[in-house]
Amino acid sequence: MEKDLLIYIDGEYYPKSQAKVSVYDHGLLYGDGVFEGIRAYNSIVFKLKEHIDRLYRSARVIMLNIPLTKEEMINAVLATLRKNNLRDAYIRLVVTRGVGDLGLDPRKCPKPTVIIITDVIKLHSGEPKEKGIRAMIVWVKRDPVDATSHEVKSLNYLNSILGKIEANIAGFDEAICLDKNGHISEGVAENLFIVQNGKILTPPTSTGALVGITRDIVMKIAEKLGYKAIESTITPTDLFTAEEAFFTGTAAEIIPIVEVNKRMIGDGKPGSITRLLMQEFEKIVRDPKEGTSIY
Ligand code: PXG
Repeated sequence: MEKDLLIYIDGEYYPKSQAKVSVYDHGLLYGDGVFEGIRAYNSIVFKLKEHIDRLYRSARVIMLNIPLTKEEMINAVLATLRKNNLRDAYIRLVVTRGVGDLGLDPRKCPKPTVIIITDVIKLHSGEPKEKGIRAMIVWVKRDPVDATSHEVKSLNYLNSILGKIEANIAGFDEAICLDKNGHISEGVAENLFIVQNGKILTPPTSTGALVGITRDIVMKIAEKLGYKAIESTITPTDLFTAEEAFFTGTAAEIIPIVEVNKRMIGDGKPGSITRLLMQEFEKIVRDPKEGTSIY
């Protein structure tokens, strides 16, 4: 039987089956809130501080005052992992505007809801990583930076979900979203990179792409390996004709893209630079210096 994990809600722990929020919570009613997806590898929470910083940055943009200091939040995450005796985990941190009335006015929500879910990580089979995945550029445009931009990791994920639905019904593994100008932005929960003339390129956040933590690490690894890693506008043509392409994200880590809208990328196999980055990334996630120890 699956063990009943303990979930943190507003300073209390509840068994998963009883961990619930009010139907008047504006996180549910309006998607009014922010979140983070984090991973722990072998008792080390990878880049925990960076995720917490981003959570508080997202909250600042939507004028949500998180009722815990960053340090208290870090301790709450670690305590929840310890309570559940987890070493390898998927961590979902959610802060909503809290319980209000049926109007959307956030002033009616006196107290934000803080939720920390720590769960066992469901590992994808090795296939996508080894063989790469087939992606599709979808019609759903990434929200622009002046609205519910994915620059902010908010609870508004309908934009991504609609993109995912398109890829699902067309039988592709993943979706790629364009910005309003027709430039490549990102995947639905992953940043995107291409290799062009030996250089590693990723779209700027002005396309509405999230400032991904994995994106940042991959750029640093690339530089360390001697490659140029830069933010650059990427057109669909750039992508179709790239030597290599891959997604990055907390859940995805690094996943090679071998086909886009039925065009083979490179020779249709995960590229050599992609594989090199994957190897280095594997090492970094297990380096105690790159994260925060649970125990
Ligand atoms: N773009 C978007 C829109 C995302 O939501 C990323 C890029 C990658 O960012 P990080 O910082 O993770 O490298 C994300 C991340 C999930 C899940 O369960 C989604 C994310 C992270 C973790 C889990 O689908 N989104």
